[in-house]
Amino acid sequence: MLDYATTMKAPAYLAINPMGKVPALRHGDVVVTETAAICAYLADAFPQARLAPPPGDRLRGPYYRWLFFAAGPVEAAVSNQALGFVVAPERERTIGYGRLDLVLDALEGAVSRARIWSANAFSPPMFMSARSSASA
Ligand SMILES: N[C@@H](CCC(=O)N[C@@H](CS)C(=O)NCC(=O)O)C(=O)O
Repeated sequence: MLDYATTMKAPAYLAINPMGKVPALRHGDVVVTETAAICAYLADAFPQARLAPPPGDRLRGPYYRWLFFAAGPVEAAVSNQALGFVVAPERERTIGYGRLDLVLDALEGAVSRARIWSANAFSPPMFMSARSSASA
């Protein structure tokens, strides 16, 4: 069990994740950090759970797309919003996510059009996006 402020920055945990952040997954002798990587790893490690389209499936494209979208633009936009960092309109082209409202619109469109590929109807990209946008 980790304590948010102390043991998360202690050597034992930093040996697992040098960033001192959660989540981190240890599965046998494999350590995976970063939420997107953990989701992708679990989907691959447990294919019977049908968390992702199988390798070779065309839906692998949108699967990767939204997994990376959650890890990149969504996390950056939501973090900046939480910190009150406002991107000047003339600088929006220089920042990967552009504007938070555009990120959220893209996400909303994707969720509303999403094809359900998982029996659980709870795919990793949608899980990650829901987690991040909940704090927007
Ligand atoms: N890019 C990382 C972000 C992880 C992250 O932001 N973790 C936060 C909680 S959501 C954390 O551990 N904060 C505590 C700290 O830095 O001490 C991921 O996708 O997993």
